[in-house]
Amino acid sequence: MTKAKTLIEHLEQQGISRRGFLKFCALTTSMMALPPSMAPGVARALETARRPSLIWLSFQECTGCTESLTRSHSPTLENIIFNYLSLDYHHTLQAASGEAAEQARETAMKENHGQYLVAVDGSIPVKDGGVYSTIAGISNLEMLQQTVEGAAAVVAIGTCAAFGGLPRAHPNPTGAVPVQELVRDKPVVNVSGCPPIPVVISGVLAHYLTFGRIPDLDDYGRPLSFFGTSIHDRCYRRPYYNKGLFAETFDDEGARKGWCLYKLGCKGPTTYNACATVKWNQGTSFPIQAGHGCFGCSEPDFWDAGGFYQPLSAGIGSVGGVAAVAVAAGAGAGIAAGLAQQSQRKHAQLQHEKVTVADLKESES
Ligand code: FSX
Repeated sequence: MTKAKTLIEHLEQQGISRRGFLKFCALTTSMMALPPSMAPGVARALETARRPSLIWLSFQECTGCTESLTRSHSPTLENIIFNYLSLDYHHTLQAASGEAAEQARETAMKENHGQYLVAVDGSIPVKDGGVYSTIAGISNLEMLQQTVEGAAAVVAIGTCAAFGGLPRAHPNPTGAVPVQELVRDKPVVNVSGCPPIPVVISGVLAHYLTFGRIPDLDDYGRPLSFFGTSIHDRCYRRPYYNKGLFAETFDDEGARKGWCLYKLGCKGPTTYNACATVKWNQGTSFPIQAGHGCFGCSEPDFWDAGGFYQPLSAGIGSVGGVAAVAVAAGAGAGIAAGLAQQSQRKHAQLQHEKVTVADLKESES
């Protein structure tokens, strides 16, 4: 087996200088929500990190997760990190098919036993022996068990893999379950979202490359650096919420003025994800910025919770009564602001930045 390249060798091959590499490390540190003082340590770790094998399994899903990743504009940080991994198996992206594809998976598992990463998108059907979804003549369940056996860690990508998602919604005809219900003896990190944010996927991979372990997780197994804060807490419309200014319909004066979308069913207060900071399409926008409330797609059971256009106080849920109380009280600024500070979650300090290869090369001049 040829010795895998280190990350710095890989970047040098792409014309990125040492100075560019250090800038890359500073941005990676920021993306992982680590203090800037850790950048030199990140650089030291990444200098020697070798290109790890990644086996990506797709089960019951809509391919939105892969779409999300591949739609990320290039060349960005996530591309650099993703290209650096050896993506040895991926149904949608691999050139090989049939027996050759399965051979690639088996070879990667054998040559990198105990060291490779497994990414899974989609839920796994277990009803009736798992007959409802098969690949290469075996059930998804069997493929997961086979592949995870020699893995170092597993990344569940998307809400289907993390929590069951749409396939698990009532009445769950295939008996769909998430990865964490089947994999108990390996570290599992959940990158939820339907689909998940590409830079969150690459951020988790960058963390693994740097530290050789998965990042700190919240109660649902999601990386705290990206899921430690609610959409509501980081929403640019939050000042309107605090003042009690709400859009009542999607085309009223409040909507035109960008007021809070809480009364139109926004699930930002109960949803933990990085959409309000990282945004989508190279930081261009996110649903709330486009005038639509958050659906809460990164939370467990969001499909069955329903009520997409009903406010949280209508029985869909609330954060310690924050939203309900704010509206009931006419959302007096003091009350709402005071209650809003009672967020239960640890707040990671996010400072996400986008970087391109051109940026890194520019840093040489
Ligand atoms: Fe699920 Fe992903 Fe939603 Fe779709 O792979 S998280 S239905 S975006 O595709 O699994």
